[in-house]
Amino acid sequence: MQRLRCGTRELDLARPCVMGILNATPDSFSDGGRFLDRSAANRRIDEIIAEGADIIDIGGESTRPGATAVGTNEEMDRVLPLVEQARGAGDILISVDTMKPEVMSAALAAGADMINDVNALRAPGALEVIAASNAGVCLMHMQGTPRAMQDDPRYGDVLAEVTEFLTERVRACTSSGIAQERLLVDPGLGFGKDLSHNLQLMAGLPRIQEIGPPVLVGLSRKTMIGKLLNREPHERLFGSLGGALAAVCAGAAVLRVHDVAATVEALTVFQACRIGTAP
Ligand code: YH5
Repeated sequence: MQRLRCGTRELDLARPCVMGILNATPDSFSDGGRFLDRSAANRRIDEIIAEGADIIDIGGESTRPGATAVGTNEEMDRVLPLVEQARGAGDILISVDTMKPEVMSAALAAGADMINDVNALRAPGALEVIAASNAGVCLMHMQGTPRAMQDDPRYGDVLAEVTEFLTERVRACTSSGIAQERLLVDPGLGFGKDLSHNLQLMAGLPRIQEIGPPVLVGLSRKTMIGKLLNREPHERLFGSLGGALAAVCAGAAVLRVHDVAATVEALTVFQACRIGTAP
């Protein structure tokens, strides 16, 4: 039975789990992108918990295609108060989405249980911060950097290359003393991948699962859904649910999603049907 060890807590992965996304980045539509609306973010934390997420993923740096980097202090100012708020808000695992070792250690000190690193702990010092803690980690594959990764992504065999990369990162972790029970691996859909790459990875999830750690998949509202359906981001819920169920069929243990309530309901019915008993 797969479990994820995160700090003093454990996540039971016998059923598919949901990670709800909390973007702690300023809303460029309402205020020109200068301020983070703290009360809206706090309401969103309560909503994510009430809707039944197992994990909340708090991110202060946008890693969307074309996004530019944010400074360490700015990222901490966005994320740390929300970690503290989430800690007091209910029974949920707290993940912080960051590539920076300084933010990782401050987030763990503030009460985060795991780190979600789209850069798979490749920044100098990142492995050491995690090795010195008992936090969980999600190791994600990305080709290039967020700014330029979608410009012209190329692979010989995308599934083989992503599998090889994640295998190497799992080894780097275990060699540094990070137990495999603390790790998740993630193919990084959309991170230096076109539609064909993303679909090859989805169909190849059983291979990624063979690496060892449980698999996390993030496809919620992404461009791959938009391309398949010709839909804008806010119109991608049904497509995202279809992708979520396909990911779980292919072995995904955790889904990173915007629409927590809808995904939890879809997964509850899916899982009851799959195992043949009501939860
Ligand atoms: C992920 O897959 N993704 S941020 C573009 C969109 C919609 C959503 C154009 N962080 C992942 O969610 N962490 C992000 O529409 C992640 N896995 C992990 N572990 C990108 C994102 C998004 C981008």
